[in-house]
Amino acid sequence: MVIDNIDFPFTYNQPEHTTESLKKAIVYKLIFLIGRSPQEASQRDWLNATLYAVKDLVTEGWISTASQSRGEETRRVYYLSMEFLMGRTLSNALIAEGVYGLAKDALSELNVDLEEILEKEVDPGLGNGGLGRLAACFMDSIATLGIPGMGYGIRYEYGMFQQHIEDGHQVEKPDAWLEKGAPWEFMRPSKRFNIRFGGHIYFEGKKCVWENAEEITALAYDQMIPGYANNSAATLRLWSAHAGDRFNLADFNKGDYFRAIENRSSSENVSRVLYPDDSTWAGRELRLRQEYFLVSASLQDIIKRHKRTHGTVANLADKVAIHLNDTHPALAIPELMFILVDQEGYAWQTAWDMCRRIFSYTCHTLMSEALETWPVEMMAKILPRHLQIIFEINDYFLEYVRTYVTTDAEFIRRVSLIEEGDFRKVRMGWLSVVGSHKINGVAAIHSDLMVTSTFADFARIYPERFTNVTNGITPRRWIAVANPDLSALFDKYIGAEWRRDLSRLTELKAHIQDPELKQAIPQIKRANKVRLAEYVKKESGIELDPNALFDVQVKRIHEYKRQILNVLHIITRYNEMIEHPEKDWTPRVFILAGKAASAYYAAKQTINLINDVANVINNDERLKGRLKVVFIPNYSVSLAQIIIPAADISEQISLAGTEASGTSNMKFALNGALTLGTLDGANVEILDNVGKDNIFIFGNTVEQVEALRRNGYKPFDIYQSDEQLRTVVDQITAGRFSPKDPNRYQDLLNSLRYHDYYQAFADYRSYVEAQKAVDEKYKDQSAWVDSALQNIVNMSFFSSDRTIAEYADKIWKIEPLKLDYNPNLIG
Ligand code: B1H
Repeated sequence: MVIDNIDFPFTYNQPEHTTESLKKAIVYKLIFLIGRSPQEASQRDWLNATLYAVKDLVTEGWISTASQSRGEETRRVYYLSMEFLMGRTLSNALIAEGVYGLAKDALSELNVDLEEILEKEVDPGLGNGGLGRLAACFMDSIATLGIPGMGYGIRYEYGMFQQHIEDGHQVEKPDAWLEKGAPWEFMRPSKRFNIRFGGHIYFEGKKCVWENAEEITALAYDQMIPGYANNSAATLRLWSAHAGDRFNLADFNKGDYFRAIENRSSSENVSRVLYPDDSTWAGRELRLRQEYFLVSASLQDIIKRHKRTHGTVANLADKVAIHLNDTHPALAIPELMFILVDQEGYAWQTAWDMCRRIFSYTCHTLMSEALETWPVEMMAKILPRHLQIIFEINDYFLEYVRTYVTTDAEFIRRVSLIEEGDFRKVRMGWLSVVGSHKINGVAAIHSDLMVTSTFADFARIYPERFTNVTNGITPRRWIAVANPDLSALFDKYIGAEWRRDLSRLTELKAHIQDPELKQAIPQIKRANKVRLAEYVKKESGIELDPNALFDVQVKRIHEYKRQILNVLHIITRYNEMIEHPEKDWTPRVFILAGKAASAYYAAKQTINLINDVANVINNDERLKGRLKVVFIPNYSVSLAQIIIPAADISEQISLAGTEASGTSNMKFALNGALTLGTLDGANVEILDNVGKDNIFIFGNTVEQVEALRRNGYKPFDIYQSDEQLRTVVDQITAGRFSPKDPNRYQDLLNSLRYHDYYQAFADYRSYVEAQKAVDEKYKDQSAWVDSALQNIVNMSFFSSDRTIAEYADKIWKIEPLKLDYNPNLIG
């Protein structure tokens, strides 16, 4: 690559990229960047040296894409998210740059094993679960498709906690991920913005003055997200809080140097830690500060960049799309109004029109406990001007509703951005809808429910704003990185193009009866099961039989996801096996993993129960090893990459109407697992794509769930009438699995028997029957492999490239850049 007449050494289109050149590059980094000789280098030193060498390759493409998109003055999208769960960088980057094989050879000549050092890389947990991982898959697709735009998030000093299991309980340990260094990021000392909190406001005529605010500095750290084989990369900019150059002058003047320094560290709390709440909401002041911190830093940066390119903000809405990943960054709406009205001097209406053209919003959940509402009092204290702007938005909005929709007072009360009552609250979901031109759900069924439940009133006011964009996953990480053997098989039959165009998978259909292909599928699965079994053996000492059926449920622990239903079935099966040891039982391994929010008692009890049950079952010799239960601690992206390719059954058993989409369901099916699931989230679309003979669907539909709720659901009746269920519940009650603490699960069981809000008992029988059908099918290995193949070849729709293309086309109105895709890099 030549920039400004300087020829740079490593160029993607220079065919001479060889083992030798890469080896040199790695050793060079080791010596001059890390300061170690090859003789004394540790595994981590080699990892970092390799990371730095590959970073150079990515950087070249990154620099050239950046100049291309600047040069064209293209419209850009900014993806605002409180979470980005990126996973490890190195193997993905090696694949994107087409040098995985070369790096492996280069390192092996240096007596270093690439796979071994890959495992040493930290996996930054800057997200909770599906929402954060979705943002990561989206960044990968944005980079690969060449969508002009970038992601904005927070560089939490502590990510998602590390989960340890002690005596069956979850114990949380801090995740100090930065302590091992962060070689992949670029610190941007010059990209810093002041963020203000608190203080008070007054008006000078029409102009609002915000004074005496506490100020902190947001400092940028950039990460490159390599596009696949396109010599290009996207940017993820994460903000870190610093006390900046501002010391408390009063303290200084008093000569209290130490007090002044102490205050600095409390300002920096804003980016200290990720809130570990998935699909729930904690109305804590620090979280509100975090949300505003992200929004204010990102918007200042966006406006500054825009002005530099265009010299004005007048055309902002033509050139900028801002996407809100759930309501967490919804303060961006009043923040943009604040910038346009208070700072740029635009009239309210002009500014508001721009806002609405700029923002779009994705709703990720209908669960009422996840809907954000901030106490008016808290917002008044931290963001006085923004609260005022929200009140004004509300006045205009309610006026519009009264004029064009209805004067019905009850309706007006429901749609008001302010929830009235003893403690008034700002409704962030409502604010996001009013301030966006498009609002999307994340799977067809979820988007339908969104307009009939949570946002029904708004769908009446703004029917044209609501739409669906079904989630997707990146085939680079979830096949190319996680399942190299399956990737090689695809390459052999259909070439390597599927990595950037998953619709190519349909070409596999022509080979579906090929005996070699049919033989390879179970061989690959078995090898992946062996890999997982080795991991489990090493981590927890439990032996797993790779010939057994691996039945997997990995996701956050939540009542609506119903891990408890899984446990009820496991005990049912255990009882039957003990009663009928002579039967031809299909050997099974139940694998569960996932974190519980640290304050979520029922979820923590569930983890405890899983471990108690595992302990009894795994030590019962009467089973002859035909049943095992493992809870794998500390679920993460890197663990998912080992677990998912090893699954035969993918458990997606949430109560219908509760899981907005789910994305692990897609990862499992693409890796050849059969889904055992309810008609919920994206399971419904997986069924449509793979066909009913290749998936196990059970349980009540959304309509049936609602009917039960309406007509008075009585779980106790089911408990009484279903003998197997009653036995299981009574066993847990009697302390069969917790003999030292027999009352341990009283709360859990009472809640099930008398409330069972997520209707686990209602779906129990149907689930147990479905599990029997799974056993039967697994006995016919040929039929099973056919179904696994049908899952794989029919998953094209679930590529996040398709998802992002839809967002770009329908919502952001953005054209991809024309990048020179390099076919030589593929594979
Ligand atoms: C999803 C969340 C979420 N929905 C609050 N909502 C959070 C809510 O920290 N918080 O306060 C964090 C996360 N996460 C998930 O989004 C859905 O449950 C999944 O069904 C969906 O697949 C995923 C991506 O759309």
